[in-house]
Amino acid sequence: PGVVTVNTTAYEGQKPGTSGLRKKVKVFIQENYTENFIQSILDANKNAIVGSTLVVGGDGRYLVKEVVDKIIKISAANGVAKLLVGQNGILSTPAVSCIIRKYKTLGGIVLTASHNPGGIDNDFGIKFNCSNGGPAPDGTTNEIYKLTTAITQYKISPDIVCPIDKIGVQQFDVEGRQFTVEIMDSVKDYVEYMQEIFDFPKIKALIQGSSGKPFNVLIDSMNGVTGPYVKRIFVDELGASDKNVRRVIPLEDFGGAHPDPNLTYAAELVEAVKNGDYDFGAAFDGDGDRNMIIGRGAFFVTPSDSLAVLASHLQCIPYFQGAGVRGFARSMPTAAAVDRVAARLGHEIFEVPTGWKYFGNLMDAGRLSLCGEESFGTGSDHVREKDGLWAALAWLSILAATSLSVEGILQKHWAQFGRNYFTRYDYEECASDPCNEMMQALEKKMTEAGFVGSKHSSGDKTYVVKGLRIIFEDGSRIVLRLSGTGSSGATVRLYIDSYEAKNVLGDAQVMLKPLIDVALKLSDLKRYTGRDAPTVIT
Ligand code: VG1
Ligand code: CO
Repeated sequence: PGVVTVNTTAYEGQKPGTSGLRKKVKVFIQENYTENFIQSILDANKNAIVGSTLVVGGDGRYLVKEVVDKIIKISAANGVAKLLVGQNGILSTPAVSCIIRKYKTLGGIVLTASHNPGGIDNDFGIKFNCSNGGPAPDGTTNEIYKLTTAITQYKISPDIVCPIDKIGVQQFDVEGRQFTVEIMDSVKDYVEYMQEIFDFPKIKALIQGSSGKPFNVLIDSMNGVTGPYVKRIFVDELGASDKNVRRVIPLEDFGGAHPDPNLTYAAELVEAVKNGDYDFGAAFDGDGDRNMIIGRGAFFVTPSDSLAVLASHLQCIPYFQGAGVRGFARSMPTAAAVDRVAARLGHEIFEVPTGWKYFGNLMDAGRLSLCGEESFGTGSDHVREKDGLWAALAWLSILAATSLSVEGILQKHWAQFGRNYFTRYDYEECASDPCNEMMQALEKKMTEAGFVGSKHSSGDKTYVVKGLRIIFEDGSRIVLRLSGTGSSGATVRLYIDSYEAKNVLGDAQVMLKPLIDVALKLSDLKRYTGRDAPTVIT
């Protein structure tokens, strides 16, 4: 096949957000929109592209296959030597990270809008990951963006015909240069890696009840990419039955589901666990990097607590027995429960901005073993993405080692460390201008003289400001930020974290009500957004 140079004009707004470029499908299917962005990704890698190997895969949502085909043709024309492509374009985000690292490729292109709904009327996304397997750092995404604003041409090899439904190697001669596409088993490398990290026979014994009653799990893939991984791991390897897994066939529109594993959008799983005889429930998002963990009776583990519990039990997992445990980290809005574990165990603790890309350099420097975000992301330095299935397997490893229930583990943890009550309010798809005004007004208020030391009350609770962002004297925190992953309008996120040393068994929403009131008053959020209530509470 030959190479054609196509003239194009730049599109505005191709700026990657917290996690890649995410827009409505309708935006991506505009003429040359996707081509421009892919060419810009390749150009950002400059001379490294010629002769390189890249990984390509996505979460199975609408448009993934079409865009894989475009990536194949544009990569061929730009001198890429080899692509490793998931069968039918299917690769979970953590699997892409695993494959980049295992085969030491230049990077990978991940096609997903994560937990955002899919289908022709919903979202699509493209993200570039670097050779460490992690999302490109700001320097690279800024460079990609800059290139998109000035692009005038892209190169494509339009005559390449490369079916992606059969595993195997396909070779092409592109104007005298050899170009190889290897269609891979989407699951194999990732599953082999999980078998190295965890003690599968031990987890299998737990699930099958070799030492008494079977430990009944319910694993929900929400029609996202994790379906085939869950089937292979839980049913084929760990001996669970088909009744222990649900929604395990990836669908282009996720069956209409909003594949975000939280109490609102994974309500079906919560109901099933609440009403059934289950000891453990887990759900994952569209691209497989997020996880929600619940216990018997749908006992909910907030992600900040999940991170802290994992931190204090890493020795149950063979990977850490071998590699040792280094530091821990969390994103800034994540409740500080893990900080207390780090202090107790004498490990370093880091706080990074929101977005997984900010953990990568700490891992590469060998200072970070485990990290997480309040947004249902948990992971370790085994890859450079958060990893939903890894988190579920880590929890099962701990449950197997301790013989406690999920709730029992949390109660023990709180008794030992105290409890950071946490909640997040999301106000989705608000008008952008007033939200920006609100953030500016709040920043002004916070930086004015007299704010530190000021008192804020609701009911019988009074908080005295100690620092910005806003940290109160008792360690309680209010964080307000605008989302960087939405595909339209502005999403305001309000995070509340409040520590109690003794009163650990309360209801989070009740315990946090006064601090929420203070946050709403301080930010004047209702006036700016015109919203009386959040769209989602987690
Ligand atoms: C959200 C979360 C953030 C997460 C990001 C990507 O970003 O808050 O913690 O890293 O999504 O997750 P934002 O800017 O909307 O708050 V995923 O599962 O989309 O790759
Ligand atoms: Co995701």
